[in-house]
Amino acid sequence: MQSDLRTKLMQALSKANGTFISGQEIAEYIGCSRTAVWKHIEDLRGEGYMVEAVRKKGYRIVSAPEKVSESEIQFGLETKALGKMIHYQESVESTQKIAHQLANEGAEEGALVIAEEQVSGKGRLMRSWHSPKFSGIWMSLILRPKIPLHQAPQLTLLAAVAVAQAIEDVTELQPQIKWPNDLLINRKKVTGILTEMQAESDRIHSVIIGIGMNINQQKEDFPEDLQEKASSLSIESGVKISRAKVIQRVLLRLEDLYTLYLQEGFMPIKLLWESYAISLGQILKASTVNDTIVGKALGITDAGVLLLEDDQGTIHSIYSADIEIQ
Ligand code: BT5
Repeated sequence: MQSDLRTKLMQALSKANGTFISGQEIAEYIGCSRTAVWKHIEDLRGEGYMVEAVRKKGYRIVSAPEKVSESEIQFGLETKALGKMIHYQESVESTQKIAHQLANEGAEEGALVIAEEQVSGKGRLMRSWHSPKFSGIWMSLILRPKIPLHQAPQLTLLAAVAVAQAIEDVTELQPQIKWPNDLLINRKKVTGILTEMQAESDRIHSVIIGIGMNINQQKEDFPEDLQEKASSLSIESGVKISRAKVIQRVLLRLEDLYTLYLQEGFMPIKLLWESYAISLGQILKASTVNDTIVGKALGITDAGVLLLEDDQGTIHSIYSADIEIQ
């Protein structure tokens, strides 16, 4: 919706202060047709506003969407460092982009970038990530681990475990992890993780962990091509979920696992990861940039690399690929 129309619509609805205002009145105020008003109201609903519509009375706002601004996240946050600095914006291109800038400018470990909406959210390999307003969690966390460069992929797996634990904390759902970065519930993707790095020779300056979680979307909120393969925590659990609470749990679980990782290395994280892994022991098809390998998933190495054994008995190390369970 054009932003001046939106402003006027919000003015009209808020002037009514919780009481009904007719479609005709709104139409006159904005300067558009009643059908257009109805369409704009539908847009508002899509963004998480609850709008009551009653014939002959008109419309009234029952509740505005919950936001995930700094104060909502920090109120009740139990972490020591993660999320102590929060950069919040309602709409961004990608939280990754902002996190990279902040990291370049020297942002401290634990700084978090969060947005209500991303207009060009990023997946891996230049793919896009659908990030509609107010219904999911789109955030990027800056870490500055003192680890060798080749161990950085372990942090993607660590983040996946933290998100899985947080989902279990807040809902009754049982998430599973598909190597390397997908969290699935009932075989549908509810979360994707994108880890990017700033490094020089073997020194890591920062690791940016981007987490995209589908929380309160309904099926029709996803583009058609995603409706069969994506889902949200709300679809799977049947209830509306507080995004702020999920964020707080993700940050807490991440902080605990990260502390454990820095003290004891990858082994305890690997065990946890394996306990959530959907694909171990199964036949997987791994599509890499150059090749397609089909084989049985034996496990992951200490570097977070997936091992596939083909039917000739050859073991392949998969560093980066798209995985299909056969
Ligand atoms: C990922 O990529 O799964 C990583 C997604 C990371 C998103 C976060 S949001 C915060 C931060 N800022 C960003 O700009 N990005 C990060 P990949 O494995 O390449 O999966 C991408 C594929 O998942 C797409 O090609 C679609 O098929 C599918 N997809 C797109 N949006 C989705 C969604 N909302 N839910 C489930 N699947 C989706």
